Amino acid sequence: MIERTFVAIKPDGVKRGLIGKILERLENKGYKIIGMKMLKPSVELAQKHYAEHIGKPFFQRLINYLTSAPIIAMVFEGENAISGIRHIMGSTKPDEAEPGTIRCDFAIRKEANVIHGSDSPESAKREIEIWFNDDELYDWQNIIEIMKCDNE
Ligand code: IDP
Ligand code: MG
Repeated sequence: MIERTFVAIKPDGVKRGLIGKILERLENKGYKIIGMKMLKPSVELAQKHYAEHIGKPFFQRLINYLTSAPIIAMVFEGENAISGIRHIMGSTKPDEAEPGTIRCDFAIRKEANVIHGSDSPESAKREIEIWFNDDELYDWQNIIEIMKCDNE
């Protein structure tokens, strides 16, 4: 099924100059970026995004982390993009993430694990609505889709 998912390169990924390397993996796989912006999240936005973690001992540190520098907020689209991108990201704890995943290859601590990706269709819908207006998402065809139409 073609799905949309919310992905963010978190402040540590931006500060460490990993934007290109992370995007390369998701683009190489074949997922399509349909929305993208750089922004420094407000505390309100960060709290809304991580609402499921309110009350946990690490919540305040998590909000401080997400609001500490700009992030790259994106919506990716593709076949089973939600679970597929979670797979490429790897486990929340980078020391347990499989080699070859972004979190294993680029991070050491869960407090700075460089990337976020929605974990379910419900989260994806909720998060996309939090971070993007409808007019910030683009319906465009990649080269394979254009060639397919040309041949029909
Ligand atoms: P996810 O990012 O893999 O979906 P979640 O459990 O939703 O993981 O947690 C959101 C983020 O909160 C994680 O990516 C990580 O940065 C941070 N986090 C999760 N668990 C802990 C913890 O026990 N201590 C500190 N930070 C945590
Ligand atoms: Mg999560």
